[in-house]
Amino acid sequence: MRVDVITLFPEFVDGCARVGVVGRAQERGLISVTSWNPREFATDNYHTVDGRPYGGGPGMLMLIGPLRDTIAAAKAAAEAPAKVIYLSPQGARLTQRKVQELSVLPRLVLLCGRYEGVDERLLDHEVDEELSIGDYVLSGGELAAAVLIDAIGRLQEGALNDAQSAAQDSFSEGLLDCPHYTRPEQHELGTLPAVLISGDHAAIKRWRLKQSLGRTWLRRPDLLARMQLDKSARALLEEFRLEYFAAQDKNTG
Ligand code: 4FV
Repeated sequence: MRVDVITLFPEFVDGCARVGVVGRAQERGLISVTSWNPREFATDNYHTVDGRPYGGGPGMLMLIGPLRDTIAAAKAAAEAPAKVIYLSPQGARLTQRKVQELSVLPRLVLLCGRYEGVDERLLDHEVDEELSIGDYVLSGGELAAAVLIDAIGRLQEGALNDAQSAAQDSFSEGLLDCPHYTRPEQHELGTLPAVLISGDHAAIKRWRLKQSLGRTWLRRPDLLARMQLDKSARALLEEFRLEYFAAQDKNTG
């Protein structure tokens, strides 16, 4: 997959994409991340990329011209058609399902806003989709672009050593992840759930699903409400809830 990022801070995005799983995925040729600075496409002597908002109000907006020319240059840098995504609080919330959908595309062009945002006409004519990483305001879209690149990068075939792990992701089934433990087996902070060292893989799988269902019920009931649980999952959740309430009663005496 090829990702082109339109940003006034290419060093920031390139830095994020050079390390960890995404950095290794780039080395393996599974994904490429290329940044383009609109300031280099500004036509005036001051390389101006922003302007005052019509109708008044605080702050500045990114101009159409430099952005349009930068997007055109990025698109022309490779054959395959690219989906242009603008990261902004006005976008649809980014989910693992959307990440999975985007991760199979040949190309993405990510537009990072700065200042108060971008002239709406540029968004109307050049942007295919608007995505938000959350209901809060950042000083720029770069962090959101880095989040998207990381989430998509790790899903590239061969990016994760143990292919299994992407399949066991939180949200890949719509549920929160179960608790995980590693050495030492004994520790002053506590012992392990015995099932995990039982060697009984069916029981371990059952325990992990039960914990994922229980945690999702406790922490993100909104996710559970969106899911169709089959009969065995409903029974597992009911088992968790009964144990949970029993523990509650015991603790509250
Ligand atoms: C944002 C978000 C975000 C808004 C104005 C950049 C900033 C500034 N992007 N999810 N939340 N963007 O806050 O994606 O231009």
